[in-house]
Amino acid sequence: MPRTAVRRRRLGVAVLTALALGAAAAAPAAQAQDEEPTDLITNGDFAAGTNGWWTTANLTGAVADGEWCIDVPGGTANAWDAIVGQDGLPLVTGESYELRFTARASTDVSVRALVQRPVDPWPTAVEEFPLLTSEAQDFSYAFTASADWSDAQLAFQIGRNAEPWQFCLSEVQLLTGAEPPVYEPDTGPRVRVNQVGYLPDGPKQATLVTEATDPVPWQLRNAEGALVAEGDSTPHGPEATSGESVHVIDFSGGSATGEGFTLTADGETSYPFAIGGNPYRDMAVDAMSFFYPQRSGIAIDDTIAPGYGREAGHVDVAPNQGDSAVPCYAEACDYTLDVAGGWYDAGDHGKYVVNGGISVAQLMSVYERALHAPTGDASLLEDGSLRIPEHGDGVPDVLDEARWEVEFLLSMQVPAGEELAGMAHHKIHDENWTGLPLLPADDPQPRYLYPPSTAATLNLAAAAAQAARLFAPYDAEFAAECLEAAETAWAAALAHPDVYAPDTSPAGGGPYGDSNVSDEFYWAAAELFLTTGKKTYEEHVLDSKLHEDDVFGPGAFSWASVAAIAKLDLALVPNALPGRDDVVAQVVAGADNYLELQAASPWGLSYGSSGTFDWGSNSAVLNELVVVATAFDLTGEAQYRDGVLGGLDYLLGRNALGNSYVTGYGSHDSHNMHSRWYANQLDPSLPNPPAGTLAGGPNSVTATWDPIAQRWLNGCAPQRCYIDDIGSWATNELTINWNAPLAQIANFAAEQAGTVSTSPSCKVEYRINGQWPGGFNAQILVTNTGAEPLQDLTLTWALPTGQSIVHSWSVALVQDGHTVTATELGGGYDLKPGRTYSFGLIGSKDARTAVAPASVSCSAG
Ligand code: 9MR
Repeated sequence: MPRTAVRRRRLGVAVLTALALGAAAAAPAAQAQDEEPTDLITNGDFAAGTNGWWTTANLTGAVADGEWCIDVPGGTANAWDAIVGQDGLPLVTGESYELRFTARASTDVSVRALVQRPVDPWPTAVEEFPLLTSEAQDFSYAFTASADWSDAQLAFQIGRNAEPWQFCLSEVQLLTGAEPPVYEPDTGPRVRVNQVGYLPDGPKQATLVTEATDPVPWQLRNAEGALVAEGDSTPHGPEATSGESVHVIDFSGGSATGEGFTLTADGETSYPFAIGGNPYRDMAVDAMSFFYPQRSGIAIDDTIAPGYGREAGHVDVAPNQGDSAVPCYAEACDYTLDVAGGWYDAGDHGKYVVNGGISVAQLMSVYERALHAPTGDASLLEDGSLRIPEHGDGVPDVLDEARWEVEFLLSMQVPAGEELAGMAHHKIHDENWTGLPLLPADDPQPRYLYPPSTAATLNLAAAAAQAARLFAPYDAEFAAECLEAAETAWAAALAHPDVYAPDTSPAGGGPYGDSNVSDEFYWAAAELFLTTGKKTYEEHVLDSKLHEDDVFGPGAFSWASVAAIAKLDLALVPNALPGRDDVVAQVVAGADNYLELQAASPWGLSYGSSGTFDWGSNSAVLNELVVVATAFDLTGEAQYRDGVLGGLDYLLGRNALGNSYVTGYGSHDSHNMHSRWYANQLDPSLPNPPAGTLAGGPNSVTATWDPIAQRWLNGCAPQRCYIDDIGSWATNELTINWNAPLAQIANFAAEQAGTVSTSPSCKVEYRINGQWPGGFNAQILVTNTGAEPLQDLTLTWALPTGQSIVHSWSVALVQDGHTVTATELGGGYDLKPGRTYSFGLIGSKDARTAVAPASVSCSAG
């Protein structure tokens, strides 16, 4: 931990020190570093009993030998339900202070120690969570005040324990003239690599942090220490996002594979990494299995998610008030809704429709991509593939997981007969923010539905429309229910097109404010068109101004900005949109732009060139990679595949902090994410987040910083504005909308392992020559565009949803699910340069227009 906290183990009760004596009722203002420190605390040694201190009414205690021992009742929910404090402390902007105290407890417990202004919204100068044991320990925390406060409060918040316990405090000081805290994260070796591994035929780059201006030699060694490859680095010089001077090391050549490789340069040796294997297969499963323990309304089974079993949250079992009959906030409606289920959004207990919509859409897109992308493999997602309870139902697990959320989204719709019928409530959450830790089942707060919004309504429409087409083969009734809800939502949004969720929210949940919903209209229209083919949705897509716009800016898309998702789906999911090729071209152009930015970055990073790393920047990095991955699916060009693989390096350790942002992956990983139930940092009996959890990542947008970030990240270079501390909700939260793109990209990367990057020179044209109700015929033409004959040619493609092969000629065609494999083209003879083979097929289809598959891949023997 990058703390200045000193935790000296002591035996027995603390001894008073000279420093504690000068109680300062009237502390001096700014004080030079070389002056004697002043203690702002009154009676911190308890020589005068509890004079100067106060407690909440539920606490009693006694002072003996300079130590105040307090009996804390059990059964409270929040840390602040029991407080010991002192008021009226003067803090001066820019001055640094040291908070010191000695404490012990009758049981191992973490408490919340903070210096704050005791006025809403409770701005905090320092917030810490010391872990107390039965032995007295000394704690010391330095911080710098960022405002002048004449009335700061020191508070020890000691509530939220189920059982009664005793808290003993002594030697409390708040000293002026402290050394300002300095953030010195453990960034590990200056040779920054993807700590998980590289694919043998993928790009292999690392970044060396060094002041050297000339190239420096590097060596790649295997696990036995034998030299495998060597070369010279390419100096880049100072780099703004990291605030470091760096070189790039490219070790892409070579054929060595195995575990435990290291890269040495400039006297530093990297963390070990693998070349080969398929590290992304486990990561894909973990990233998708992340969602099960995020579920609300169901007990998490420890045999399914070992270490993560817990009681059901927000069902009708006290102290939960349950989500089965939730009223509107401020009595804004006279109905209640049963909104049990769904996923908790993040580290909080809230459930938000806009964010739920985009997250579940991205998770469903893992499956949909597998259906339509040439390297996609839906068999990897089949029933039984994830750690979830719904095994044996014949439904791909990722769809089962998605359904948990889709059903929740549908439940958030305003019932028929109400004024806003068909719209979706924006969110449901607690009346007030709860403290950490707090298991979902222990949350005692009342919860409310917050007003419907056009954005939430359209996100529901988009996600439910996508669900309708994906669930159709598995559960026609559910698919129909989803489609009906989506079309109802669409109509409601048209009727109420400007009901905006505000940027500020009542306490207890995030706002997810959004006052531009043109992108939500575009996305919902696109999904409804893809599912139904209806003219009305087609017209909305074509009429949207966004249809022509370049929407592939920094971060590509997010919960507030969803137009890019529409374009990705219009480009990849087979459909008959007029001018669809233009959408494909836009996606590819967007990806080209990201590749250009990536090539210019010595970290292989397309995101952040503007210098801003937004809240959840790691998801922005991933969403850009989703665009690049889609360009690969559409074109088959290896540069896009390499762009995705190279982009993952940043998240897995090739970055300014030498940190892997995915729990359980890499030598130095994020594992103290902000969460009320993966709160191991605060309570060792609780787990860390599950393997495959993504941290939000660097956040350089200062206005949103939390107290931990404010304390440690002042003046940070953008990439370094991150701290793996549970208190840093602005840099280190986990959320459903950040893990969903990790699931997408990990699945994509997993499919690339073992694929051959050299594609044979063949061009495929897939013509739909005719169609009639229920059927179509197609002709496929394959041309050898290279100089060598092509032997044993095999074509594969994914049949668009609703189609299947009935009959074929001049080819051997095998259909397995959506996947079609064509062999024995032209009777099995070699295809000579410049020559074309042609074969044909008759297919059946549903009511949709027959269209060609998204792409056809071609391999030769
Ligand atoms: O991800 C959200 C980010 O874009 C916003 O800037 C931020 C502040 O409004 O809120 C983030 O969302 C949080 C939500 O409001 C509550 N649950 C946790 C989310 C992630 O931090």
